[in-house]
Amino acid sequence: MTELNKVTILGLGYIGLPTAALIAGKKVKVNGVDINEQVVETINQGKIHIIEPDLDIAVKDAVLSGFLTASTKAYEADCYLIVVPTPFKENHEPDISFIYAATESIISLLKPGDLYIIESTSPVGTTERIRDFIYERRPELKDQLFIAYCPERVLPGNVMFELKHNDRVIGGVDEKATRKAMRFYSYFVHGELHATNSRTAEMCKLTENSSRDVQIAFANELSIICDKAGIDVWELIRLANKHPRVNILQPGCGVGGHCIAVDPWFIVSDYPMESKIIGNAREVNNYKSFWCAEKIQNMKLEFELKNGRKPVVAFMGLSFKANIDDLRESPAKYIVQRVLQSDNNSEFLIVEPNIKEHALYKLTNYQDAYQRADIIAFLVAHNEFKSLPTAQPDKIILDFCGILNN
Ligand code: SAJ
Repeated sequence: MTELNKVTILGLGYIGLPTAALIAGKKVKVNGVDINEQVVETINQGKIHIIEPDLDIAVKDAVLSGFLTASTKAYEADCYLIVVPTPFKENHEPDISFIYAATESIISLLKPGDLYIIESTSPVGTTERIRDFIYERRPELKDQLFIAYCPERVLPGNVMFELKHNDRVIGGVDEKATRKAMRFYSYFVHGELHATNSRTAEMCKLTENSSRDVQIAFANELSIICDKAGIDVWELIRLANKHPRVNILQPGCGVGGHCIAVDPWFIVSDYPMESKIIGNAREVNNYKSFWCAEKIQNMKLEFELKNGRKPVVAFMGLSFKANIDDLRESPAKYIVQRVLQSDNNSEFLIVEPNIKEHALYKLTNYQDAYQRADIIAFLVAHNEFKSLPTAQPDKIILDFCGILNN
């Protein structure tokens, strides 16, 4: 790489760290910056603080080769990548304070010709606002920086592959910034690079995740209707999807994680009157978790009335989706909490094969839980559960994730 010798990446989380390792792997000097000292120390030892396949080897190699160094303070570079979280506040308004803080931390380092890229999910107009913020502080740099937005779109669990192979949408605040950012990504991305402006690129990220949220909401709404109508929703969706132009997603116990359950609010918050479907989809997907908890509670009561004793209830899965160990914003965790809060006398067995222990819950092996429970609530479709016997006349099975039907 000739024109880019040094890259500073602000934020060493699920996206920042893999990106840092990938770029350092191309023999470019990368300074990874994080506010958490422990994270910095771990990375400088060639180790990782998050679980992601193949990331450990990539980070180890990058640190040992000397191309990746982590620090709490940013160093001067030719390109700055902002990869910090953008959560939402209580009223669902996006909180972009981390983007401002990260920018503030490098503002005195900026020099003419530098590339500044935001990758964090951001409300429309953020990149332009940050451009104005930078030029207010450094008026002598006006129009001499290349400022762009390029959202990440990798799937947790497959980050190392998707970082390289997914297409990227790249939008500068002007055409020269777009072109320079395109050149930067072409050094390590094999997917196609699509040029646009920063507002469209910001909206594109929000659109991708909102589109998935709306589609899942449709499936979740169908599952509630079918429950009332006495129809097997899994069979229904399978049959409807035989139509050449229908492709319904799968219902579940709600939508979790830190992206799909968050990003649609960034549109709703800025365009509340216009984003009716997007806002309703969020409500439907949140309601689905509440509905699952109610189902379990009602089933417990029915069992007690019929058998004169409290049932043993097994919760199968805690993570936010199948076959991962990530429990953040997990609807399954919400359901467990809600049912447990309503009853401290029953025996509950909590299962999560992807983690060894949990700070609050004692975990039970999935086979033991299945054997011992009277009511089994499948919350997450982990592969392990697929080997369990399907027809058990003495057990009540609540299959919220279609594990027995797919
Ligand atoms: N889910 C369903 N039914 C489905 C598919 C998913 O209920 O048919 C649920 C999952 O169980 C989970 C939630 O939706 O609770 C989200 O899971 P996911 O696999 O759809 O997505 P994430 O959050 O792991 O990653 C998404 C991806 N976005 C899209 O697919 C449009 C990923 O590409 C993004 O990079 C990521 O968000 C992000 O960081 O924004």
